[in-house]
Amino acid sequence: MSTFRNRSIALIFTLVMVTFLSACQQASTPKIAVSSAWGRSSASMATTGAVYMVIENQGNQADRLVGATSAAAKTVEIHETSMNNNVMSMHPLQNGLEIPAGGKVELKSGGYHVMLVDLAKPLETGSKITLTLKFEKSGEIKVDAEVRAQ
Ligand SMILES: [Cu+2]
Repeated sequence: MSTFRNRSIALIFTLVMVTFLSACQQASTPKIAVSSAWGRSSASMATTGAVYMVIENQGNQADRLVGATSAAAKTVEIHETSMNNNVMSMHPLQNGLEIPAGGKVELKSGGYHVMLVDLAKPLETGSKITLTLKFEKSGEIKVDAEVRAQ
């Protein structure tokens, strides 16, 4: 009798664990989709360039763009543009850029952007650059950006 009872308890315990684990797996995950990526063509002497895109999070947990790399530049930073006393300046986001659950963030001229620092060569209209975006939870996502004048 006690063996039967122990088995029952073990079975119930297993069922509870399985239910719990499958609930965890479906729980909160971000789901990142990047679209409309493009880079602004630069003058022949330029050493930096900007890339814009729309980052959408179709999941139910927030994620964060924490960095990026590209063969097109030595360093890639996530920048924010701000106005101080009518002077436009930009600076790297130290803690990355949050992409809220179920929301989207547009990287655009005068706002957030991906900054290419120390370009391998100037960004020519019609060429393509590949970025590897790094997200805190979703990991690495590769994005192709077409270079345009605007
Ligand atoms: Cu910048």
